[in-house]
Amino acid sequence: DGPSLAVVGVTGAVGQEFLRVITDRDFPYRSIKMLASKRSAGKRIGFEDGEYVIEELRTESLTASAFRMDEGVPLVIPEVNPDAMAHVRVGKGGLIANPNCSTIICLMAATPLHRHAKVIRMVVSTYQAASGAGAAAMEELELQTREVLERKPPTCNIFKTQYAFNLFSHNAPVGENGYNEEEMKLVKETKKIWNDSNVLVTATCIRVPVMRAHAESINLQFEKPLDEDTARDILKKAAGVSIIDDRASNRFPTPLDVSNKDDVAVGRIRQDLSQAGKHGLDIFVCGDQIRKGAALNAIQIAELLL
Ligand code: 11C
Repeated sequence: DGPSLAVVGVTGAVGQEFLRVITDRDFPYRSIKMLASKRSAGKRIGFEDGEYVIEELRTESLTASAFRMDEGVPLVIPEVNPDAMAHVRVGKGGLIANPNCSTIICLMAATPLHRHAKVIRMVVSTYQAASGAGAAAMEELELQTREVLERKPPTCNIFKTQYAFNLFSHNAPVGENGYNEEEMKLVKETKKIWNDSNVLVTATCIRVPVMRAHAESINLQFEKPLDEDTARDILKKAAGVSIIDDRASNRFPTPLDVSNKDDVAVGRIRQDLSQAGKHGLDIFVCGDQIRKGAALNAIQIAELLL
């Protein structure tokens, strides 16, 4: 019973996580198709009680990111804007897009505060893991780490720069305005998800040598007053959010805290001193890029739909 599923890119980091999330959440399905690039077509893959032959994905444009900004295609984070998909019915056809991982992780923390005091400007700085660039990038980070420790030249197939023991500006192409595509996704997707074309968003996205969870420093300016204790209370009650915010022992969220976890973790919750007289907060967020940033969010969308 349940819908027919197709996992696109099933051999990749997110595809593999999709399969794990389907099992973890006991997601119902009638049939499941395993789709990947030509390179993997014909290979066999075991999943739950079955064995499946990977089929080649033929419709080139069939990726969630391709449709995100299309009018009429809801861009959904279930905890944030479930209403955006209210008109979509199972069996009637239609697309729902999964936002970019950095956007999901950012808005999981910023939205509960936005609902309370309305964000008018947001400055995001990211520290993004290898997983965001796929399984091959994760393997390269591991390989390079070993090579550097053994004083060998690092293999740079995926990125042009040494990645282990280094960091660099996100590898997405840089546009004419000087922002890379990852940064512009944060800008545009936030406006669409919040249905607010006036919210001011700027971002700087950085790739760091972390395996699978992204971290983000987020500076918020609000229309209405919001003190840090109220913000902490709001975030404590927010679905899908955990708080790690212990000033006395300097204990705040880390990528390892959230790896393989569903919740995003928020800490460093504090009044922004530079916005005295205005209403500003700084927070630091970590979220599993492959899980809440991709596979889990998509399965939650499907659960909502069902
Ligand atoms: C990263 N966010 O961490 C990217 C990867 O639009 O779904 C995912 C790209 C996307 O590098």
